[in-house]
Amino acid sequence: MQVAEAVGRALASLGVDVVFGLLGSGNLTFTNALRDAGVPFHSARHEGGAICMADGYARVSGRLSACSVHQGPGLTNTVTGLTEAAKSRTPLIVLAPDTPAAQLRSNFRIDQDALVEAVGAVAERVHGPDTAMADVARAVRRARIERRAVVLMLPLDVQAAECDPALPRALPELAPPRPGAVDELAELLAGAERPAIVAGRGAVLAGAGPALRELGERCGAVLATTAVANGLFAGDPFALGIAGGFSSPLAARLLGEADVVVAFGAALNQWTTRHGTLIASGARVAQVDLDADAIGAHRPVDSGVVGDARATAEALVELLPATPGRRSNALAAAIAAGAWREVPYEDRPAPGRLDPRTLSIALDEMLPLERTVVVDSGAFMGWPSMYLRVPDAAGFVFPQAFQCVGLGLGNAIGAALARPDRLTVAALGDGGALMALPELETLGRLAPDLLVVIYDDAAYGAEVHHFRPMGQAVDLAQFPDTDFAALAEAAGCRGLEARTVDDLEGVREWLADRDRPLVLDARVDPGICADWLEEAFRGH
Ligand SMILES: Cc1ncc(C[n+]2csc(CCOP(=O)(O)OP(=O)(O)O)c2C)c(N)n1
Repeated sequence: MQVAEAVGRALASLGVDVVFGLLGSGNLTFTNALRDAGVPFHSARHEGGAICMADGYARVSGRLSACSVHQGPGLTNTVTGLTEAAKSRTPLIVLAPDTPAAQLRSNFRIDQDALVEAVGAVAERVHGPDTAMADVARAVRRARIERRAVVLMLPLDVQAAECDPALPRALPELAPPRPGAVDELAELLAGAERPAIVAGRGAVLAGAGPALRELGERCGAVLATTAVANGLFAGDPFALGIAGGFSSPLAARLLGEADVVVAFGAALNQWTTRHGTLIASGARVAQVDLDADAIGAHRPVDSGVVGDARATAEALVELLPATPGRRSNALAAAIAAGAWREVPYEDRPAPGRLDPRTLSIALDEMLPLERTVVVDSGAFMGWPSMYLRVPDAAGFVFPQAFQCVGLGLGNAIGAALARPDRLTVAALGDGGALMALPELETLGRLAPDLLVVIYDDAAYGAEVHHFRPMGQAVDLAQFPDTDFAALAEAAGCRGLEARTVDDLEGVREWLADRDRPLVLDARVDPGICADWLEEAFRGH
């Protein structure tokens, strides 16, 4: 069998769940083989969109996704989204043909290995027909076990050679390592009067949510998550939501009052701690992480455990006596009354413009709670993160590890295909929406159950809000209005422009009859700036 065909079949049998991509001469044969082996293929209109779709799909489903591209320019087009996936440790596999070693003058020739390694992805290669099946198995295993974005190079001459399609014997599944000694941490928590637990993506990946809820109950802690782990404690009466810039005033106060803060699978970086200010200077801090390097990387800690978040939480529950700690009915009532939606604000937007808070609250009430919220980067991104509830951690996709604008729409399309049982809500800025414009056609064509909300301030609002108060000219970051509703209709979606809360009735009508994805062009007041933004710019 030809290597190209054998590779496609092997990837299917090794558990690749879906392929996003864009076809060129170099990737057609193995992509067809994957499709023929039962793996769905979804065509994007730009490789930058395809990689984001693979990323969003993997984040929401927890399964392995692939992205199939042409060699050379097809691969360079993936690099920004690939960087985000690599930094976020999304396990995915990019299938990239490569110029044959002997074709020194090919137009397509670049050093593909160096390119992808430079952004933190893993370069793997099908070296020859004799090693092809072992090479594919190794690439898939590294993506899954190491949680890495792996790029599998497939030189065209090797693809065309004949090989034996038999896969090597599968290696065993590995359980996470048992945590080391937890006695010190147990002692720290047992002595706490006002403990706080902060869970990050490591806790989500470990499936630690239920164990951490139990631990919180056992030691009387308040619960919070990092932004990427938003939703992990959904519905818990002692959950404060996101720790960091997006924390409500009450959540910030309660976190600041904690005498012991324990982070599970969370780096405690400047975003989660508001540059350290969210944790009291006298508080004792501990970190639990699978990666020894992560412990104390962003701030000093008093105690550390190298171990799986779930196993460590379970071990702590065994060791700790039950105490109410910080918890009481009055505290639960205060937390319920202190959510963002309850925090008063002056709703007086400029004429013909929406207050982004009012928009977000109205949507939160209108949309089914069974939802996946995907947030692009930009000044607007706090609004959906603060006001749109999510049912669980899989219901929130926050591709911000590279702080890159424009990845949200692709991630949302991938997320929607991963969870067709949920409504996917893509929250974008007008700048991010225009960067991802080719994928509007993909959205209309694939027609998943998806609502795009564009927080449209006709500007790169982040830059305007940051530089205008300094007296700098910001007109280069401001634009005439874009008619997103017309663009959406042209691409096969529904389009709706909203300038008032009454205009949002169109969303309600769409909800009742979702024949196509809806693009809501919400004209928001460009003058309204979130408090967290200035703080965020310090992390620049
Ligand atoms: C790819 C990329 N280009 C530029 C930037 C710098 N940048 C950060 S926020 C922002 C504005 C994005 O505008 P928009 O999507 O409309 O959101 P807004 O800030 O207006 O809410 C820009 C250009 C970036 N982070 N990523």
